[in-house]
Parts: sequence; structure tokens; C-alpha cells
Amino acid sequence: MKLKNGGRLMNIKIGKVEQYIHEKLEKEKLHFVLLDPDDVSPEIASKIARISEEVGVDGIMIGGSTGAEGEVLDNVVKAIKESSNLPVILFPGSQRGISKYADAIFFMSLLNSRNPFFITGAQALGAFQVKKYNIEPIPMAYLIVEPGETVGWVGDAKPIPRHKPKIAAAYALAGQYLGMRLVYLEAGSGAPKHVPADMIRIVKSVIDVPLIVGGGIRTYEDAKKVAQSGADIIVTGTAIESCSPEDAKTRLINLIKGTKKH
Ligand code: 1GP
Repeated sequence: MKLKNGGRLMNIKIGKVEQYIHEKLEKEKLHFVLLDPDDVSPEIASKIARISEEVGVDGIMIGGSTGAEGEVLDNVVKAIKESSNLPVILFPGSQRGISKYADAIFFMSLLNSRNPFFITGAQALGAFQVKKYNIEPIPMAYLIVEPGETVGWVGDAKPIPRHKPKIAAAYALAGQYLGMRLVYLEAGSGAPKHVPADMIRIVKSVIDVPLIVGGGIRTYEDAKKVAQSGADIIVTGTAIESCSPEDAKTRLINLIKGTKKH
């Protein structure tokens, strides 16, 4: 992308993973699996990654609010890279969630946090590491919707009320105007219900960048509802992490059907 700015030419490079996402989105909606290194071993992660690739998952996200860092994080990322060709994208809770073995990082700002650390602080602390390791940064607006679960609590969010879709839309549009190239609506990992359909619809109607939705999506019906409401990328974590790799395969087949053939 080339932008004219006050007579000077700026080069903004769109990396491989972001390009892959956009090219795929021209044809279909995407499904990402989220694995938290605090909950899955490298062995299980590698099995899930292999199955994910086999059944048509589009990418693996790695992260968590507590404990997804250091060697534990590196080992899970390495195991996935060795067992599949899917892009591995970091989904960090802070600057500690960076691994040099990943392909890309959702360089995210928790826009509705009350704590500046989660809006710009962790990002500043991690920026040079991302550059040094040559990890592709993908700028993303991250919005916590009620109930928000662990990430809402840890991230000191003021969760967006479920019946106030316009607040979500205002934040999403602000994120886009701040230059973020993805918007993520997050109900929180393990949320009893996913982000409301109405909220997804209204957010999607005001933004031009792809919309990611996650938290509480467990079944074919959930994925179908979220996709039909306008999500471009659907994320599932708990539903896949909480069962055996064999059951994970069946669940993923259904979730992908809901995402892509709704
Ligand atoms: C959490 O949106 C993701 O960050 C996934 O949530 O674990 O509920 O699938 P689940």
C-alpha cells in the first residue's frame, strides 16, 4: 500500500499472513483455532494443528491472559510449526506473549480498557522485539463485550453491554480510523454466550476492515449465526481445547461447516 502524505511517500508493507487472510476472504469466511499454551501441551497442540489443517481451518492463534509466555509459549509455537503449514499468529495478553517462532502477531490494542497499559503500554514494550524477530504485525482493534471472562478482568476492560451494539460500533469505527486493519469482538474465552448477533450486524455495517468474532462459539449453530450476522473470521478455543483430539476433529468439521457453508 502506498500513501501520499504531505508530499512524502510512505511505504506500508502488508505482510504475507495479512495478504493470505485478504485473499481467502475474497472467497469465503475464515475459521481460526485459538490455543492457549497454558492449557495445552506442545504434543496436543501439534495434534490439533495437524487435524485443523486436515479439516480446513485457516490459521492457528496462540495466546492467553495468564502464563502464555517464555519457553512454554515457544515450545507450543514450534510444535505447531513442525506439524502443519497453517499460519501461526500470536494473540498476546501483553508484551510477554511474543515468540520469535511465530509468523505474525495481532498487534492489538484493547480499546475499551481503563488501563493505558493494555491500550498502548504493552505495545510500546513489545514493539522492538517484534521488529527484531521480524514477526509480521497486523494492527487490530480489540474490544471486550460482556461478560468478558478472564481477559476482561485481566485487561481491566469496561465491557461493552450486550444490549448496546452502537457502543461496539463506535469503538470499532474509531479503531478503523486509528489505522487498525482488523476489528475483534471478544465475549471472552469460555463465555456462556457468543457476541450477540445484533451487535455483530451493526458493527459490520459501519466498518470496512474485516471483523473477527470470538468467545463462546461452540457449535455448528453458533458458528452459523455468527457468520450469518457478518463476522468474517470466527475463532474457537475452548470447544477444541476441552476435548480429545478425536472429538476435536468432529467439532471442527461442524464449526467449519457453520462458518463457510451457512
Ligand atoms: C478467546 O475468542 C477466543 O479469546 C475464543 O473463545 O475459548 O470461548 O472459544 P472460546
